[in-house]
Amino acid sequence: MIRISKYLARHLRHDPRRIGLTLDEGGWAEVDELLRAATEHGFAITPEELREVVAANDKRRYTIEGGRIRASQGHSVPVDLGLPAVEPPEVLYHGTVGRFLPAIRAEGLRPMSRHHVHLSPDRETAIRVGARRGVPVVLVVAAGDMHRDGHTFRRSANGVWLTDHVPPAHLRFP
Ligand code: HQG
Repeated sequence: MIRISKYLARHLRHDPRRIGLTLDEGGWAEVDELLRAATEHGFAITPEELREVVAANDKRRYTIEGGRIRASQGHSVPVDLGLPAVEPPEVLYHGTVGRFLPAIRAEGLRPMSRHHVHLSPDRETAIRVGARRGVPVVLVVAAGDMHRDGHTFRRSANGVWLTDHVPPAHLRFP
């Protein structure tokens, strides 16, 4: 399951061209086309396996709708997910690691290789995100203040909060 999920992430977020797949501007691929392309490139996935990965995925990373599939967030290829701007909760969290703190203190949170800065709705999720890279450090984001200052927030289908940049003044460091 994890292997299939990583394969989907690679081709639905970052490198569809590697298997000759095209995503539309919303990031959608035809399920049939994805399965055919994967099989042709030596990674056979059955429709049942695909459905199971999408349904059982711990972060609900993928959405299937009307015979199409897309990643809910995390792209590096240009896509417009068409998510409406919404009012965020007063506080959001960002999980990172100590070695990034000097740069984050200086310039705030940047999207780096993704399209947006990814923020978590709770501290536990942020700890998991940070722990991917080492000992997690959780930053508290004054999302309500940012919203009142005119920053835009969107929420992905799987509950990740997205914004363009978090200035250092809106961050609380541990
Ligand atoms: C850091 C996973 C230096 C940032 C997770 C992070 C998430 C800076 C890294 C989703 C910086 C970027 C996203 C700055 C931010 N200077 N470093 N100014 N601003 N950083 O992977 O938030 O499993 O692109 O702290 O669960 O770690 O893919 O972002 O450590 O939801 O579905 O630069 O990815 O979801 O790393 O993770 P990433 P992220 P999936």
